[in-house]
Amino acid sequence: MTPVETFHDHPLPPGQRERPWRPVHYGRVPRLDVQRWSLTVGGETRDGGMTVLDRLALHALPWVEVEARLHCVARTSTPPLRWGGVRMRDVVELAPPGEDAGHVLLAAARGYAACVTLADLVHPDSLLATHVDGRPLTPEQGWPARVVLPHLYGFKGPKWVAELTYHHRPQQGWWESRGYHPRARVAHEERFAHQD
Ligand SMILES: Nc1nc2c(c(=O)[nH]1)N[C@H]1C(S)=C(S)[C@@H](COP(=O)(O)O)O[C@H]1N2
Ligand SMILES: [Mo]
Repeated sequence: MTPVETFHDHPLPPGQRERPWRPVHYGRVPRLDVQRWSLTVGGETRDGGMTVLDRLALHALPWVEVEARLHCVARTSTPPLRWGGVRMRDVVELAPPGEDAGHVLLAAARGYAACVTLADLVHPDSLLATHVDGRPLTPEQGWPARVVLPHLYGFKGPKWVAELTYHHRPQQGWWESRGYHPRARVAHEERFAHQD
């Protein structure tokens, strides 16, 4: 196992205050069968095809741990959490995007979705996480897998992620269509689309 990597924003970023971690989301928690769970990668792929990655395909990738807080755009942050999983950049390499596909829609079971830039998705600290603090995620925490992008606000990381779709242009996810920021970088306090 690779050593724990330490993310560098343990001091609270601008405009955030710490709260204990209490998972929140829209709708009911889906009860998913990990044996049948898979991540589908499609849209503007390099080879024009669609790839379905099952649990075993992901297990073949290097396991990493990244310590990071979850920063909700509504100004609360969790204490630092130790996320375990595989790097999103390794997942992307298994099913790479076409040349001009710079945006990725991340969709969860039950309708939630978020759009991120490809650059943010392949950030070295970006994970497809299956574990937190040494234990498998609970259903409320996003089991079987959630996207963790420590440098972006929490809404960019779907729990129960099931689909990754490459696009030429930014797409509107759940929060983006309600006025939240298309990029959502924590360090720049990119909270609302109308800021810039
Ligand atoms: N599927 C799904 N993923 C989601 C959400 C959601 O409602 N549904 N909420 C997002 C938001 S706004 C935040 S801040 C984090 C919260 O993660 P937590 O519930 O583990 O605290 O999950 C994100 N991922
Ligand atoms: Mo949030």
